[in-house]
Amino acid sequence: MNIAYISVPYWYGQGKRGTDLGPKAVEEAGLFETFERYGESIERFGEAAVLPERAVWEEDTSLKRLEGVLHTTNDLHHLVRDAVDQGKFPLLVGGDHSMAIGTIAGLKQATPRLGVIWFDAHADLNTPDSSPSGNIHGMPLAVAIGEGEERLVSVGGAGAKLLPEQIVYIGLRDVDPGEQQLIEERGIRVYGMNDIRERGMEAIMEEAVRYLEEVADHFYLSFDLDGLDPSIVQGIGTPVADGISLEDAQVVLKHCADHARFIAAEFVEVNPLLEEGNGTAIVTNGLIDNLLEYMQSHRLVK
Ligand SMILES: [Mn+2]
Repeated sequence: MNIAYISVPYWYGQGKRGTDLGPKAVEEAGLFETFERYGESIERFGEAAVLPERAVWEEDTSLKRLEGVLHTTNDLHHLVRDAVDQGKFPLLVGGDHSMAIGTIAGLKQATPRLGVIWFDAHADLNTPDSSPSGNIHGMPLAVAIGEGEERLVSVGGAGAKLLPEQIVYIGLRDVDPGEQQLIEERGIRVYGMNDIRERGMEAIMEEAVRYLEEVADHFYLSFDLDGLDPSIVQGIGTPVADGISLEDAQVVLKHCADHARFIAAEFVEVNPLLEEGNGTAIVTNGLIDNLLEYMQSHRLVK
């Protein structure tokens, strides 16, 4: 399988400038050298379009910088769909997590029954009504199940892109009340930190992937760096203590890479402006290296 690298240099889904520099930071941490190690089957497929800042300034505080998010996620959904249509595996680096609205819309057009492993400290399941901040990076999964702002739900075509049961959370530990209500009402599968401690990540990922086989024809990994413990990554906008270890994150990658139905991965929320040095991007590049190694050993990479 060929890998299509897609960068999404934007920050409009949350309030801290710097996630727009995420892809560049990961590239400077050695991403292209990593790609070279896995051969010429990895190409720079494209970069999502981003509006200039002056075009996204607005007064609406329940949906901040909506036009900017719509512009980038619409463009990204075309890129992702084109990559999958060409038989490629999209590997995305962001950018804040609102970009997943575009990723999911693009993948959905390529495969109707899509599932997702959402590696994150947060549920990202807010609507404009429930969101404490109005930041759209807290909303992509609500949008994916058809809730909230209609123009976001309609990126890549009208209607929900995922059923609630096609979502699996890994590492959840900071959930807003409205999100908790949706999780319970819709029966969304959650593996929190207690589950990970009690059962171990191997057992959880085995179960998660087996579960996704029942509810989806394909699945992808959405990896928010803030799912990791904040002692590992400092360049993230919304750190939450008591997170996932690097070793357990590698177990997640291994179980995804192992699977024939695994069709894309994205790494989001790298913000080099929030730390001295480039540590979070270096960790991200290392995780991508791990993922490619596991995929290659399962002959998913040529
Ligand atoms: Mn997130």
